[in-house]
Amino acid sequence: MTHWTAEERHYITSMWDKINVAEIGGESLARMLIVYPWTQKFFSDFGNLTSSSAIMHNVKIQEHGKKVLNSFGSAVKNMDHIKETFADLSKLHCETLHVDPENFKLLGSILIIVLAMHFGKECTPTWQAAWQKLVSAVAHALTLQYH
Ligand code: HNI
Repeated sequence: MTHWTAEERHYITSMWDKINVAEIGGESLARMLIVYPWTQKFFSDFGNLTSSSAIMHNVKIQEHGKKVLNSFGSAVKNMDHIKETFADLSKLHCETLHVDPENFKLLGSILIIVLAMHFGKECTPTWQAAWQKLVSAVAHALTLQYH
């Protein structure tokens, strides 16, 4: 189990409460598809992904990004049980979706960049350390049911 200091918990939960999940989730998923184009193959039935502007404005991508970030939020609410929280999703991404788990880390680092763009100077190095630890814990939890 990941150990969290009171300061880390503070940096994570206080920012989570200010996040617009639809906006940040949609932008993060869209940017992942643009920055790491091989991730597009998992979303071939999501409509137009032919340019970065098409991806940024793709409604299905925006909606899915919101869904993903909402599920990410369950890590914020269950910081002491992240592995258990993502067990079913890990199974789904392994057995049904066949997503290479390296991609979880990529989405996590994109999320941090998007948050940094939105929250600017609030994103101090200690903030970044806490969030990096969270995205790594989620990425790791999502790999645990892989076989
Ligand atoms: Ni992911 C579906 C959560 C990373 C590809 N994904 C989901 C669902 C959730 C989810 C929730 C919806 C499940 C359901 O319908 O029951 N995904 C997460 C989380 C992360 C993540 C929390 C990491 C932080 N997923 C990724 C990555 C990829 C990915 C990195 C590919 C590169 N996910 C998918 C695909 C689906 C999916 C594909 C199915 C989409 C659909 O509806 O067809």
